[in-house]
Amino acid sequence: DASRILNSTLRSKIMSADEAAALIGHGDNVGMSGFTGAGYPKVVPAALARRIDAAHAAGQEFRVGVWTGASTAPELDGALARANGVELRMPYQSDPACRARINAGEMEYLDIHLSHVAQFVWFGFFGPLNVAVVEVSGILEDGRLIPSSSIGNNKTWLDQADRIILEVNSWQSPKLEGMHDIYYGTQLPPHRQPIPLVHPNDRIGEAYLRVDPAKVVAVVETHHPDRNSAFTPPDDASRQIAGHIIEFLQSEVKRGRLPANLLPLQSGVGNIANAVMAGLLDSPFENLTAYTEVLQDGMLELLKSGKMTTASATAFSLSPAALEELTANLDQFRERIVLRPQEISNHPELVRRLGIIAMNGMIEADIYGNVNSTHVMGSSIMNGIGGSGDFARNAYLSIFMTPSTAKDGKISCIVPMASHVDHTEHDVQVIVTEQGLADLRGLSPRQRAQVVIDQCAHPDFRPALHDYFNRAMESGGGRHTPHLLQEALSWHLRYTQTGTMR
Ligand code: 0RQ
Repeated sequence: DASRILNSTLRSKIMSADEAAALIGHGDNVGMSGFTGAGYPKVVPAALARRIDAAHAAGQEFRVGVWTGASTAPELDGALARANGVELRMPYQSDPACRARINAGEMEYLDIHLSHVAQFVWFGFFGPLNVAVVEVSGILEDGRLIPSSSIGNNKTWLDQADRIILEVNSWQSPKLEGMHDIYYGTQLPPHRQPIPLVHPNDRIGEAYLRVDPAKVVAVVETHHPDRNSAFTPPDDASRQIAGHIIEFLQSEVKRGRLPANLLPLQSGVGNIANAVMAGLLDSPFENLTAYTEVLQDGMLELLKSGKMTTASATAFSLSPAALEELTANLDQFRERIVLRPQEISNHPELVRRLGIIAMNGMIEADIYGNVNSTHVMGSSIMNGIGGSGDFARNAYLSIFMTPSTAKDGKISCIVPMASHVDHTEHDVQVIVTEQGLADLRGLSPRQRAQVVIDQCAHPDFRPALHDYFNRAMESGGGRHTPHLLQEALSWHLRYTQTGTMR
């Protein structure tokens, strides 16, 4: 759809994906658009992967650094990982091929807080950004860009990259125009000013991305769908987790610690997070708001029903059915949904000011409340920390949730000591499993252990956890956070050796 590119200078740079990919070289750091399967470039990464395959077949070195917003899709992370073309990947990923390369030690992976990425690039911590490959949904006559279904780090990539490749995707709805809010006021220390956002749906920036046309080396036209995978319908455990959280929030309202319409909600990725949103649909709460990074199906339902008034995010992550719903009703949703750069959607200053209720999934928690969001058995990456830390540390309430067991009950998600820590005991206020909810606020480590074991652990694992704690108390070691050092990770060891923690 040629009419999507109204600027004549940029029109003159239209070329094929293969021609554009030829402008990326070995050793380049490439900033790609894309966040949780939305708004990623659809054709240039695959063309780059083919180029890398050909180079490798000819015995030449060819690897690039891939920086994104968050997770992308098989056409990007999958294609480049399969070609073994990625020297270093950052930040969040969730692609099976990419994960396999990382865990095989064949790809470096920098798992950093999503709000840190843009500023670390501006600070120069990661070296130069050579190329940006950014999907947009259109180009205005004056050269400004209509963003796509995610913003992620696109502002920073466009500002910082030496060379820019734009993918103009006519599959994206033209009605996305006006939904975005790109804040151009971020400065570098020591010149930073307060970010003037005080309500979740405030608009503080511009609806378009700016680009220096002189830096644009290629414009590629595409018509490809986002990843848009379906969610599994909430299972019993997810529904129970949602139920515990809603009951807890209701009791917080009763006790005067939360307003009747709560505070802005942040909800993580995955099926449990989606189930919590679905649970809120049947809850008594009204006039909810969201200040989050990903807008999933459950949240769209809340918006549609009127239970939620407005939502702010940096990306959509919708099933095909929900996307259809959104597209059909974009005129109504445009004023109620704001998409922002991830440095703003996840900004600690704003998370603290707005008083976010943060709800994120986890792999495991230990009895003292340390949370592992990222690593299986201490060493294999699952996805990454994503934005969970941006929100958890600065939230009004930080909630972490998981089923009490994994892998058919062979793994306890409540363990004596977390095998990897993403969120320390200091950043975790509430832990929820289908068994119950542990409110850790105001509790010392020893008090927390009792509540976590009794409320959250699966009954099959409770006696062994109590036994661990009791013996740790009597071991002669410190009694502030009692541990048996020779046993603390023995549950994980047992699983790796026998296939079960039992
Ligand atoms: O693996 O599918 O191979 O069986 O982990 O677990 O229960 O389906 O839960 O989809 O909510 O994901 C922490 C990964 C949870 C996610 C995590 C295995 C389990 C399964 C998935 P299988 P579930 P979810 C904002 C916030 C970090 C980023 C974040 C995540 C798979 O929530 O990536 O919070 N969070 N971002 O079997 C071994 C355990 C396990 C385990 C679960 N204890 N040991 N395997 N699994 N517990 C969004 C962004 O930042 C973009």
